[in-house]
Order: sequence, then structure tokens, then C-alpha cells
Amino acid sequence: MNAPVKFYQTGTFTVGNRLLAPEQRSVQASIERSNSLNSGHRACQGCGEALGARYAVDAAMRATDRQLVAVNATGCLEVFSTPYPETSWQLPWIHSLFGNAAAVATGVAAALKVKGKTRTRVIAQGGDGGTTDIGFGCLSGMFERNDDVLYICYDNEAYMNTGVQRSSATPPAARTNTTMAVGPEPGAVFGQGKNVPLIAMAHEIPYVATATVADLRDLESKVERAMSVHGARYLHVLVPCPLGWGSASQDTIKLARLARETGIFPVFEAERGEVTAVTRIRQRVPVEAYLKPQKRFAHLFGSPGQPEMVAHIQANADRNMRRFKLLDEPEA
Ligand SMILES: Cc1ncc(C[n+]2csc(CCOP(=O)(O)OP(=O)(O)O)c2C)c(N)n1
Ligand code: SF4
Repeated sequence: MNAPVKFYQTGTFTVGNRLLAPEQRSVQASIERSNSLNSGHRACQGCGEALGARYAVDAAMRATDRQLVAVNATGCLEVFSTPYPETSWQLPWIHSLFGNAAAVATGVAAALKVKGKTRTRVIAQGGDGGTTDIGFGCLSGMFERNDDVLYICYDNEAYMNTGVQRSSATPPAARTNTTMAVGPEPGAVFGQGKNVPLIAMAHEIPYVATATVADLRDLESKVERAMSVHGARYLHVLVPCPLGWGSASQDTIKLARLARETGIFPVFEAERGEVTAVTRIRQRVPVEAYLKPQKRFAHLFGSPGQPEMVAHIQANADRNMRRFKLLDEPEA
């Protein structure tokens, strides 16, 4: 008797998607994937940004039937992929300035509209520095005008391309080259920075989502969802950076998963300012499991360490769990 084989890893932590029905497989498991970010680029081993961009742009290519233009802010993604005169990009791709990717993408979308090329869609992408700091004004304008662009921020939580300086997405206590691990409160201070997914929601744009490179099919489906609507859309992807985080290159996926499972990085979707879906935490994990493998947090541990700062980070994660209702079982 032929019984269908059941693959228990479906929906678990593994990718393993070549074992799935074709319609459930990720873009990367398809022989028709576009390979928009091709091999040969110069990202570090284990670069979360390279992985995230590869999946996100290929998913956008599939969703638009390859009618896609990408605008890229200055930063690691641009630098490692396009050392002139070479490029790893296999789609129309424009390097903007560090701070104006959103505005350039707005212009490309407007030009396509004027030319009647309504099938061709536009994405803009950049690091957290290019998005949450220097590009923030252009991004807010793009949101406010509801321009027809999907903006993707690859958040590695610092300015990595220029040697690991703090951005407004750098988490509290993290050591960077501008937030040194010295003094009574070492690392980035608590109470600074900004949460751009929430700010994007405050613009009440059609679609906002967060994702991590730990769940690539979730990332792909959010890109596809974003490309199915028009107007301003924002996707914020957590992408570990082994160089800047002081983590092992093989831990990139693990750390992205721990960021979600600890509640440090809530994964959710929102439409017109309202949260519509969250990825629940299946296995609650204390923040130490996420912090300890990263040298940027090494000053929090050991003797004497900074237990009160770890407790503060845990309190922030607990707040995320309450705010986004991340736990399967609500806390008593
Ligand atoms: C106006 C301007 N200021 C500074 C720079 C130098 N610069 C290039 S990339 C970069 C940091 C990029 O950081 P981020 O956007 O977080 O991207 P990442 O490299 O981390 O992916 C800086 C400061 C620049 N190119 N233009
Ligand atoms: S410094 Fe970080 S973001 Fe840049 S290429 Fe290396 S791992 Fe990727």
C-alpha cells in the first residue's frame, strides 16, 4: 500500500523545503528562481544581510514576474555586491546615495507611471543606518505620500560598512566603535534609538512587516504579500552581522531565531496602522541565550558583569511579549 510520507520538519526550524509540495516551497528551492543577487559577491561568511537580500529580492522578482527595479542605499549590501566594474545583481539596480534611496525609488516609480509601465514595480533597500538615520526623512516622505514602493531595511543594528558605528537601531548595551564597553554603563545607552516599524505604522501605510533570516519562508511570504498591494510598504528584516556582532559565522540563523524567541525582536505584520498577525513564541528563552554568543555584549557577563543591564534587556523583551502578544500562553 502506498501511504503518503509525512515530513515532520514542515513548519519547524528547518528549511528542508525541497521535500514539500511545490506550492509550499521557498523561492530558493525553485529551479526558476531568479538568483537576483548572484554568487561571487564579497560579503563576509555568514552575512545575514546577503542572505536576507537574496531571499527578499528573489521573492519580489517572482511576485512581479521579474518586472522589478531595485534602488539600493550605500552600505554593506551595495559595497559587497558592486565593486565597480563588477556586479552581482541580475536585475535593473540603481545605487542611490546613502540617505536618499526612498526618494530615488519614488522617482523611479513616478517615471514608470508616466511612461505607462504599470507592470514594473519598485523596491528600495538599505541598512539600518541608511534607513533609520540619514534616510529617515526621505522614507517618511515616501510613506506620507503613499508612493508605490516597497522599502526593505536590512537591520544589522549598526553602520557595519564603515567599521561598526552606532545607529538609531543599535540595541541598548551593545558595544560598537562609538559606544565603547567602558565606564559604569558600558555600550549603547538605554532609552535612545527609534523603532522604525512602529513609526512606519504611525504613517498608516498599507503594509508594514518585520522578519528575520531565521524564517526564510516567512520573509518570502511577506515580500509576496507586500508586492500584492500598491502604495508605500515597509519590511524590516533582522540580519545578524558576524563581524559587527562578534558572533560565529555559523550562528547567524541561530541568533536571528533567538532574537525572535527571546522577544527581543517581535515578528509581526500590520495593515494601515493595525497589527494583523504576529509570530508567536513557541519556546520562551531567556535573553542571555541570545546575548552570550555575541562579543558586542561580552561586557555584560563574567566577573563582575552587568546583571542589572541584562535584567533591563529582559524587561524590554518581556514588554515586547506583552505589547505584541507573542506568547502562546498569556502570562498569568
Ligand atoms: C552622506 C554620507 N555619509 C557617510 C557615508 C559613509 N558611509 C557609507 S556606508 C555607511 C554606513 C552604512 O551603514 P548601514 O546603512 O547601517 O548599512 P550596513 O553597512 O550596516 O549594511 C556610511 C556611514 C556616505 N556614503 N555618505
Ligand atoms: S560587515 Fe556584516 S553586514 Fe557587512 S558584509 Fe560583513 S557580515 Fe555582512
